[in-house]
Amino acid sequence: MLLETQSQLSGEDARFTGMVIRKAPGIYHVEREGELIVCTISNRLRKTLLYPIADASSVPHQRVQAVKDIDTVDPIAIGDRVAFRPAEPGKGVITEVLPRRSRLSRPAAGNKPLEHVLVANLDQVVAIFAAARPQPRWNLLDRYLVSAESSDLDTLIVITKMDLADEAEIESVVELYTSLGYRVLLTSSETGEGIDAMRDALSDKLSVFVGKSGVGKTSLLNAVQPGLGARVGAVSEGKSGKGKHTTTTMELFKLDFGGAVVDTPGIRIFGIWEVDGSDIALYFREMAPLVGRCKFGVSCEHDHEPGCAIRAAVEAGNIHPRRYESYLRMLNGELD
Ligand SMILES: Nc1nc2c(ncn2[C@@H]2O[C@H](COP(=O)(O)OP(=O)(O)OP(=O)(O)O)[C@@H](O)[C@H]2O)c(=O)[nH]1
Ligand SMILES: [Mg+2]
Ligand SMILES: [Zn+2]
Repeated sequence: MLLETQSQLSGEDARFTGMVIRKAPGIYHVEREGELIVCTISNRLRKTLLYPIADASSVPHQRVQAVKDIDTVDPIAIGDRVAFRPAEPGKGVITEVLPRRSRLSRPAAGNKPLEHVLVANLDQVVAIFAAARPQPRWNLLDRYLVSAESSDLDTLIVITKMDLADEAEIESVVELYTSLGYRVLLTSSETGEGIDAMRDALSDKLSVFVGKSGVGKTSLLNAVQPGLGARVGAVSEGKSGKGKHTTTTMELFKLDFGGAVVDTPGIRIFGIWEVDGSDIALYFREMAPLVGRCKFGVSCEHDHEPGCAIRAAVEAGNIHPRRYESYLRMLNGELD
């Protein structure tokens, strides 16, 4: 199936490919050489369900199993490269989804184990936290990092609203995550701090911004490229200083200096795929090398078991207690 469609693409059809930058139920905005084409899906694509990820390395359950599932799991994601058949001017019909290089996904809502791909072909996840307003919860950062590691995605950590920062707290956070090999950028859309570095980090890549509502994702995007016109909202007052979801749909914005950013609504947008028990530790960079070295081997959950190499490393000061706490929270299925 896939081979046949690929060979079709190598002929005349190859000229009509583009990237999905925005979508509404059943409607896809495809960008091709600066032009926007409003597309629907071909019936054939709908019927065969075409899920382009049947590679051996993929987790089981990732294939859409019935046509009706298209209602819960859209087979086309933002960032997908698609082939389309032109219809009337400015319109088209998508006939194929080209193989994906990478994907950011979450389990679909409902009781079936289906994968919902949120963004396809991305180069990096940009995990965004505000230094204050809303108050950062670093356990959530660890959850993002584990999700990204489990999908083999690179993560850039960005701390916004540095103009409101408690310097000492942020310094310790930067120290911890850079020691683990992550890149951390400190920014302020108010003062312009870190905006040039942010441009460099986004240049020529497809990035997706994730972070809670109100942390300043859209403001950062507008600071990086003034005039982009993405909507920014006020953080509602109140004791939590929680944001109110100004950005409500995902959209891909092209950057003048090369690259693109998918701005997302501030929700917990991605989950961990079937990572259970001792597997979680594999996605904590400092714990991974110790997995299998515990008295109970790979069956150790690194909780209360005797002879646990990971707990010993926490006690010896080689693993940060807060990272270990994040591990335990994930192990116990607690939400952040
Ligand atoms: N002091 C300060 N305020 C900022 C900064 N960046 C953004 N804000 C404010 O924070 C609020 C939320 O900003 P947004 O950019 O809409 O946040 P968001 O993360 O896109 O939120 P959602 O779209 O709801 O997910 C706005 O009132 C911004 O003016 C900053 O660097 N410093
Ligand atoms: Mg926003
Ligand atoms: Zn252990």
